[in-house]
Amino acid sequence: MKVSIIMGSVSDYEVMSAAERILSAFGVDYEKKVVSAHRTPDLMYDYIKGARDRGVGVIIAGAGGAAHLAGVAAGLTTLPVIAVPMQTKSLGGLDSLLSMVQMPTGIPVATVAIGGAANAAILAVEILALSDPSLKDGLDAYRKEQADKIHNTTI
Ligand code: RP5
Repeated sequence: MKVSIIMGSVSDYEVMSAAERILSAFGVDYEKKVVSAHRTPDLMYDYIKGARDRGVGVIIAGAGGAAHLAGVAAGLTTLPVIAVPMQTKSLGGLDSLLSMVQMPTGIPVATVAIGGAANAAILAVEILALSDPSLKDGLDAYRKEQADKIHNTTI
């Protein structure tokens, strides 16, 4: 299964490219697309509705401001959706965060930190690892790498 990385604007790509780097490092296939819940709602509908048939297992959605991209995606599919709130100029990303994290009961969106595209991708790999045990070794190695850095640090 692959991961779909969607974002509301090309201006989100710099942040969202961190998700690409993580998925590449774990050898996870992905697709990426700029699709907007408000600027291109028809495209959004078709893209999300077709995701499962394209082999998508997890959707990562990055957007900023009135960031309904992830919520709309979650409303259109039962694939897991992970939201990445973008930092914004006017409200620092709190707007993005709150509009993503405060989903009504029944349509879940797993929201990571503001700008947390890397964690979104790691979480996506963890979800895919449930049905693809070969990914577990990579995840364990990544955790060990982080622990080793601390074990080997002297101040
Ligand atoms: C949202 O509006 C996008 O996700 C982006 O974070 C924000 C600003 O978009 P642009 O005006 O840069 O296209 O839809």
